[in-house]
Formats: sequence, C-alpha cells, structure tokens
Amino acid sequence: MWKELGLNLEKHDVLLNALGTIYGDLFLTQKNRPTGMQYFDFVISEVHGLRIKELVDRKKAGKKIIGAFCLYVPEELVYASDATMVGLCGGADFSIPDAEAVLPRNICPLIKSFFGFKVGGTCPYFNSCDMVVGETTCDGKKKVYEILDDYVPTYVMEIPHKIDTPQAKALWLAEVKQFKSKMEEMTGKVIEKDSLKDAIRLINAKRAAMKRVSETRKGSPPPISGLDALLVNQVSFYDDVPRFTQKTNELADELEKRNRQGNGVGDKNKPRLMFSGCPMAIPNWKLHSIIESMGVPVVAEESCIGSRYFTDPVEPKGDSMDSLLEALVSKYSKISCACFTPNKERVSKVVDMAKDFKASGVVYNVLQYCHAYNIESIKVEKALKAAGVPMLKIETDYGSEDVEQIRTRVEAFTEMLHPVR
Ligand code: BJ8
Repeated sequence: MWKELGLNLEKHDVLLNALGTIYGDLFLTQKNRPTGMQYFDFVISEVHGLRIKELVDRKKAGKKIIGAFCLYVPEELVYASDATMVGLCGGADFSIPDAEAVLPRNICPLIKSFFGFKVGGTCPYFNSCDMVVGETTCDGKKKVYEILDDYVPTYVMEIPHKIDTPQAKALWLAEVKQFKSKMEEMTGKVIEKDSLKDAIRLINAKRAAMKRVSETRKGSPPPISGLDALLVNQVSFYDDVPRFTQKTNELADELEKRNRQGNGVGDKNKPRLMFSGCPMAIPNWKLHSIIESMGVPVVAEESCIGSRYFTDPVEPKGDSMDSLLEALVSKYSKISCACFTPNKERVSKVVDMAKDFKASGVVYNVLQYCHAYNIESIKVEKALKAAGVPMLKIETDYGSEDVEQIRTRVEAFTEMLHPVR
C-alpha cells in the first residue's frame, strides 16, 4: 500500500517510530485518563494503517479524496459529492528540512511542515489526495499553494478579508458556488439539495459532539486533560465522520458523568489556562505538554484546532439550494481567523471564552513568522487585560530548543495567577 501511494518508505519508518515514542511519553503516561480516550489511542496507533486503508479502499471504489489545510473549505460540499475530506498535517518538525530544500526558511513552520510532507513523500494522507483545496488566507499559504500545484492538483478558494461588507459576502457566495461546481466536475456527481442537507446534518452532528466535550471542560477540575481534548480535535480532521461522532459523544457522556462525580484531572487549586492563537496541527503537542507537565490544566482552545471549528453549526433559513449555500457562507464567515480585518469579533470571542471557561490566564500561541496572529495579539492582550485576564504570548516553532525557556516563562506566569472559582 505504501509503495502504491508513492511514499518514501525509509523516511516514513523513521517518522512512525519517532511518533510512537513521543505519543507514548506524552499521552499514555497521563494519570486518570477517561476510558473513552482508548478509541483515540487506537486511532493514533493506526494513523498510518487502518484509516489509510479505508481511504485507499474508497479510492479503489472510484471515490475522491480531498485534502485541505484550513477551516474555510466547506467540507459539507465535499461530502455532498460523495467524496471524503482530510485535514492535512502540518505540525511536525520532521518534514521541515524537506520543505527548506525548496522554500525559503523564514516562513511559518505550519506551512513548511505540510509542504515538506508532500515533497518528502512521508504523508500517506497527502499522497491519497486527488486534489487539495487551498485558500487565500495568509500570504505564506497563498504563495505556497502556487508551488504545491506542481506536486498535486491544487484548487484555491478566495476568502474575503473584510467580511462585514455586502461585497465580501457576495464574493464568498460566488466562491462557494464555484467550489460546488468544482466538486461536481471532479466526482461526476451533481450535488442535489438532499445530499447537501444530509452532509450539513452529518458535519453539524460532528461539531455538536465536539462542543459537548468542550463544554465539560468548564468543570473544576476539568474531566479531561487539555492534551487529550486537543487530540480529539486533531483526530476530527481525518477520521471517518460518523464513527468519530459516535466515539466523541461516548466520550462526552463519560466526561459529563465525571463532572457529576467531581472526578477530574489536574489540581483543582491550580490556575486554569486557556489557549489562543495559531492552530496546533497534529502532532504539535508542544505547548499543551509543557503547561500540563506542571499540573496546570488547559481548559479551552480558541483556535482552528479547537473552538473555531465546532462552535457554530450550519443553520439554513430555507430549503432552496441558494439558502443552503448562503447558510454555508454565514457559518464560515463566523470563523474568526486573524486574516480578517478589522477583527473585533475574534477579540471579544477570546475574552468571552476566557470568562466562560473560568480561565485564570491565556497563553497566546504565535507560530514564528505568523504576522497576522502575532500583530493581532496586541489587541487581544489589551482586551483581556481590561477584563482582568492576564495573557502570556509565546512565539515558537516546532523545535525543542526553546522548551526549557518556555517552561520557565509559563512557570513564572502561572505563579502570579489565582484559580478562578
Ligand atoms: S482559518 S488560522 S486554518 S488560515 S499559522 S499558515 S495563518 S502564517 S493556519 Fe489557519 Fe484557516 Fe486561519 Fe484557521 Fe498562515 Fe499563520 Fe502559519 Fe496559519
């Protein structure tokens, strides 16, 4: 199977061995984990096994696999055309040397990481894709998609940045319609109203299950570690949707029960931290693992691998195809990425979330060279300060050189925080 997918077998083995060790050290050593996490451990143990086999089988049955890097790609249209979407990884240091052989070094690690997985032939998800869908969000991604197209067919959706204007909504709707046509052309399947409605229900159910898990983290102590909750969010991007939804709902049942019993992880008397900023694509577990190794729980993520993905469902106001497509635009334009301007909604969402989850402080993650999240941190910090919530900004990449320095800074930050009751 690996050969058929054109993987670099030697490098792929090195990657899998390294991942297995890191996963064991970070996840399996945690105390009092919910039993529902066993499913997610299994998914990770089969991340380059059973799930890839499922995708390859779908391809053999004539179905298409679509890769994406951003929440703005409307997955409902992918599923409505009977294709499968996978969120492609970009959270590993491992693939960066391969990227740097082609790309400039001074760009965001997330971009280098996903690009390196393709050029290095080490990601079976990437190599399963019939097409990848990019978007005009940050400059780095936008320009790299032009290069990526030499390696895999790459379709780019234009995402307006001043979303409060009528012309932006009109452009977005036109882009969504064009993407629908693209999926129809790729799959040879006309997307009918009923199949789109089914796809909306499918993805809404997945988002609702993830939101249930998130809500339980308001418990004190939280019933699940931030690291495990992050993993659930990361797995959501490539697992089979109905199975993921069922297993996530089972986990939510268990977490709700744990809350009723006061059975949690971490120390109730420690401050609770919220995470905000750049996404943590799998296997980026760096900041969560540093923070939680001190017994300080992470209770929420204002991130695309977090609340931005699951907070809002798609809510059609009518039954026509136009109403369904407008509902997609309305939902997707509520995802507050730092590429928007002005971005007041995101700033107030961060503050509201911090209060809602009783966070004593916010750790704001900036991936190196991500200007959008870096500069926006100024407004976020000011708004949090006004609300009495301290913020610590950490600018980092996927390397391990700064781990001890970050640990010292987080330690100093948490020492001045008080648990919020
Ligand atoms: S909706 S956050 S997934 S664009 S970290 S690559 S922004 S330089 S990932 Fe994102 Fe969509 Fe926005 Fe979410 Fe660029 Fe920044 Fe790197 Fe980023």
